[in-house]
Amino acid sequence: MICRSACLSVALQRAKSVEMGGMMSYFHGFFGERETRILMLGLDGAGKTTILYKLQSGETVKTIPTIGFNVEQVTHKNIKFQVWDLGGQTSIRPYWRCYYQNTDAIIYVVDSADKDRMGLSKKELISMLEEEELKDAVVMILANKQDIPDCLSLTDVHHALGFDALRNKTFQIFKTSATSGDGLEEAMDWLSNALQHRN
Ligand SMILES: Nc1nc2c(ncn2[C@@H]2O[C@H](COP(=O)(O)OP(=O)(O)O)[C@@H](O)[C@H]2O)c(=O)[nH]1
Ligand SMILES: [Mg+2]
Repeated sequence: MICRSACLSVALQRAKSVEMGGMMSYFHGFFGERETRILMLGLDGAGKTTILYKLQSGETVKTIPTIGFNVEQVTHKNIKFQVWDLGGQTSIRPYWRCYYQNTDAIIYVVDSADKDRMGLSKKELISMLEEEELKDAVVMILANKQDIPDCLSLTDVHHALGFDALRNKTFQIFKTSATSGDGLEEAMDWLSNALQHRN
């Protein structure tokens, strides 16, 4: 019931236009007719919105206000990206489930320079991966903000997040800098391959 009312509020879509070159056009083409659904998640400030803007190709990024949280969305041909912030209120968690169904991949973004909240980021990742509807999703972790001096390395981020929750998953971790775009193309290449070759 909770889920239904949250999903209904999708009707309140508010759009803001952005113009940026993107990678989604090359990312398309790899897939067949079925819609590919990708969730991009992580703590606030990790760099998700920046990445979404980098990926999209002049299409509209929609911000969908629901009760308690906002979902950003880009649909490019048959690829749908949905993005929201994890962390904070547990009371809104049930609403997230509206967006879990038929998820093909999760992009989990970590701020490699936010050492204080690495534990929280790990906790959120683990909770999310326990969701039944996400159990078959391909998982890609982006250790973002690698351009910031003294940030955690790729290996350190991987250690900080732990390995247990990722056992038995199709999973890979990449280092990125969303502001410069470094590493994003390689990461999206891996993801499109992983999606093509699963099952
Ligand atoms: N130095 C640096 N800053 C970044 C990077 N990615 C995002 N940011 C900055 O971090 C802040 C939060 O980014 P945003 O995309 O809004 O994070 P979100 O809350 O996960 O959507 C913004 O000021 C971004 O410009 C990065 O790779 N390097
Ligand atoms: Mg954001």
